[in-house]
Amino acid sequence: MRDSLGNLSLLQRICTVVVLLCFVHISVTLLYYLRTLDLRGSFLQNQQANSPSPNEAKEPAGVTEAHRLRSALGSNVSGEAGGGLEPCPERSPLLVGPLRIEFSNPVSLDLVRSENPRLSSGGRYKPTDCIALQKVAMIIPFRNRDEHLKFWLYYLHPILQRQQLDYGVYIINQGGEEAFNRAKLLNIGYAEALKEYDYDCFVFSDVDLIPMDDRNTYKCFSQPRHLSVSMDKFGFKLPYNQYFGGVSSMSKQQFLKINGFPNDYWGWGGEDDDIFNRLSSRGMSISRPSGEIGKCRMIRHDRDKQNEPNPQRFDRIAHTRETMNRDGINSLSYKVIKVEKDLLFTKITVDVGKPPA
Ligand code: UDH
Ligand code: NGS
Repeated sequence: MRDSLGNLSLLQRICTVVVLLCFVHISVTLLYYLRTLDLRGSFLQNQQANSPSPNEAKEPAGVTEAHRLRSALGSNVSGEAGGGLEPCPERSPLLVGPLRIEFSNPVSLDLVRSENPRLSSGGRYKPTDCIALQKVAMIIPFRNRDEHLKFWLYYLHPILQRQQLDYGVYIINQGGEEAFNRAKLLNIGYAEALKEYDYDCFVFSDVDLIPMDDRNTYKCFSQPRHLSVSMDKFGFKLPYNQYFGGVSSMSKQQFLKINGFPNDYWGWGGEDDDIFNRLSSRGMSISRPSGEIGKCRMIRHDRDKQNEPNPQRFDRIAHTRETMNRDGINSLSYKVIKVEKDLLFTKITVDVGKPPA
């Protein structure tokens, strides 16, 4: 009897130990299981944070292009000292679309100054409520076109501000009386603007061309951009497919890839075709706005003195590929005569030399 009682308590103790062991085993298993659930949750959260949102995946091609360009430009807007500001949106909410452009009533610089109170000296502007996506230098080749310049400033400053650009306006004024050299002035504008600010995009604009729609953004794209695609003087059409004259834009990288522009086109014509040849010889294509958005007006004028058609232009554009490596931004030489800072622009008067005898 005592034996059977002893066996029973031994059995009870063994059972208790087994139950305890089972409990410990279940607890450890449960803890382990809960921990893996936790890890899986945070892994999923990380995955979601790193992959594009459904909205981003559905963005139009232009936005993807803008992102690509921004990484190509190397500009890190979110990393800049922006006082906690967000980058500006890809499409400015301030744009209004088609504009009425006319040149019948002259405008004064005082009027333009009073209508653009947010500019700072040198024709500089940047948005105050967001960080501009591009830093753009507007380069204008110039000599003796003050009336045209007033219209350009009158129309363009408000447009560029609505486009939310961080920009500056550079008038590159050819001093002296020698034949005009548009492309060399544009090279000088590139070099001089970069001495002042870390621009990543360059818009090259004739002084007599005004866009008729503010959706034609004066900025850079993943390919060099032709902006004046639909001019009134050509019946709002391109005069020919390779036409790259009037207004164009290039990132610093695109400009350097073609060694800038030629310096030896003196007088009218051909330099824009040479630039087109440079771009296509480096495998780049031309980006353009639609004919509707790219509409622009030209201020009518007579031929300027010392800007007669250049008789050498046809021969020169036939040899762009051979000449472009030695003639360009790498061979640019000039002298700065005067720098004037106005609220509306920086005017740099330069000695560009003269055509070889
Ligand atoms: N430019 C000047 N001053 C000059 C020459 C040219 O500022 O003396 C600049 C200006 O920015 C101009 C650009 O260079 O917009 C292009 O020159 P352009 O206007 O002479 O070229 P475009 O092809 O005219 O527009 C050529 C002469 C047209 C004669 C028309 C006669 N009805
Ligand atoms: C081409 C010129 C270009 C010029 C374009 C438009 O013939 O430089 O006409 O000129 N090319 C040559 O002469 C080789 S325009 O009608 O605006 O005066 O830009």
